[in-house]
Amino acid sequence: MKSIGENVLQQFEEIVGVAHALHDIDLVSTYTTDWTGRFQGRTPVVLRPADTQEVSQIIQVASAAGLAVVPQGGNTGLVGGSVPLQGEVVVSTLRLNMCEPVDLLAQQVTLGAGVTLSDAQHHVASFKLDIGVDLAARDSCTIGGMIATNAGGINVVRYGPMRDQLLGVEAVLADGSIISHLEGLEKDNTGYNLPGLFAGSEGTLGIITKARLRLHPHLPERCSAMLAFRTIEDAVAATAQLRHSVLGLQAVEVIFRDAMHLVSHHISASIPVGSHAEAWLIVEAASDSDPTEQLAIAIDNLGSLVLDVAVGQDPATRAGLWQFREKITEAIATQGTPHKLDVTLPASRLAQFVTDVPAVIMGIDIGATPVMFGHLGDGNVHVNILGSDGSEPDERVDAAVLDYVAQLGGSISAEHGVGTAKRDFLHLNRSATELGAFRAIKSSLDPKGTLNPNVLIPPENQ
Ligand code: FAD
Ligand code: 2HG
Ligand code: ZN
Repeated sequence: MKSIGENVLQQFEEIVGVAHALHDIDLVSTYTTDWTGRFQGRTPVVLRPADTQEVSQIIQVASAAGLAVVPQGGNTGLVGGSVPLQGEVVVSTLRLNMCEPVDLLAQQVTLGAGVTLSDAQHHVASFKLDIGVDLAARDSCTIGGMIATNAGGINVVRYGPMRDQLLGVEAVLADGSIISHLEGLEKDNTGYNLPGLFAGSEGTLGIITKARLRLHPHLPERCSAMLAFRTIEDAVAATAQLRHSVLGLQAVEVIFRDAMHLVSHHISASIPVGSHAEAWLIVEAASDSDPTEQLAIAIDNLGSLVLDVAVGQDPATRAGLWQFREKITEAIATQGTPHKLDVTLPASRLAQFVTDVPAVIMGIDIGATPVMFGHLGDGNVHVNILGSDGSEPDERVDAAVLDYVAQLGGSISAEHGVGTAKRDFLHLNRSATELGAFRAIKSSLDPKGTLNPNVLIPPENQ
């Protein structure tokens, strides 16, 4: 770990106040270990700035002292990108939690980067508006982290990922200078789209301090259904039909067999339908008038593709179905430290992938168990690999699965980002020329490598 010296520490303390410069080992431990427990780092200090100016001053001091910085929001990221793996200074955004008034005329809002998703949802809800991205980590993940990872979640099928919600950002660059473009103009073709560049940049280009987000009318009438399928192919075919026929389609999530049995045990609830099925979809339709009939007709039209259906119209029954999907990550965590591979497949290859992947994994590590689920409406499968007896699986399983994804024309990161976990595999999806362009962008905005140096971009010699 690079020592930071009394003088630099004092400068940091003068910027944020002594109470917000943490170095006691007990206080920093939650900032140095990631959500999965797989990635553990160390840091000389965690800084908790209160505003953009303080972030800027921190970066100026860090840059002058040759210190690298890891930005951190809610620390719910799943690719090891939010923790200081090589002794970097951590800049926590949790105090950048101001919500500006909702702009009703534009249907937009400007939020501090440290606002949690659930606080953002509550802030806009009284105006009957919604944030377009929703995910199970909503109580902890932050707007800044969601932009930095280009988070997806359960409603991408309707509203797209975080990048699609983004109309502007304020950010501190690697030399401490501030860019701010928060007017929220829907049409603004004045050159490069910097907010778009920040989406998915994983803290490598700047520290996002505020964001201007597009909002969506809240759709109060909802109907959810759990559909059981005999085969994975049937679930994929049904997804295509539902996307075609349900206008108010809000979510199409999938749970494969091992994940369903694990979560059912974890939440102590029996599987609502088709206990011997291979795959289940959780489908939600949302509208301003009751979408139940439309969804029921669409499900009816699936005919013999579907084994059985459970419908949830009232909030309690809907939540009862949704917990089978939303509690899976937690259920896996009770079994040990998984390797999380978050991938997208072309629809035509998805069933083949899910069918073959257990053998691909067990060919390398006979004791490893895959647990699969995801966002089928987006072709996104979460492959969690548990080693035997809670240990991590053989390292080589990651390469085997990701090679297979690339072979089938898929992406090695659908929504969680590259982080440190996938950095060495980026060449599977990105050409040498693309990686060269990435490095050129990084080095022109951050020539000293101050910002999150361990993530996303592989070292040049690889
Ligand atoms: P962190 O984990 O703190 O950071 C993530 C990355 O963003 C790091 O590289 C960090 O350096 C960078 N970063 C954070 N804040 C800033 C900032 N202000 N400026 C610049 N860089 C920054 N993800 C999905 O996409 N879809 C899901 O459905 C989903 N479900 C989840 C469910 C659970 C139970 C959990 C634990 C995680 C889930 N995730 C999901 C992953 C995670 O919640 C998202 O990646 C989220 O966007 C991370 O936000 P965060 O504030 O926790 O960021
Ligand atoms: C989800 O969709 C998240 O629930 C987490 O993206 C996925 O735990 C995972 O692998
Ligand atoms: Zn997901």
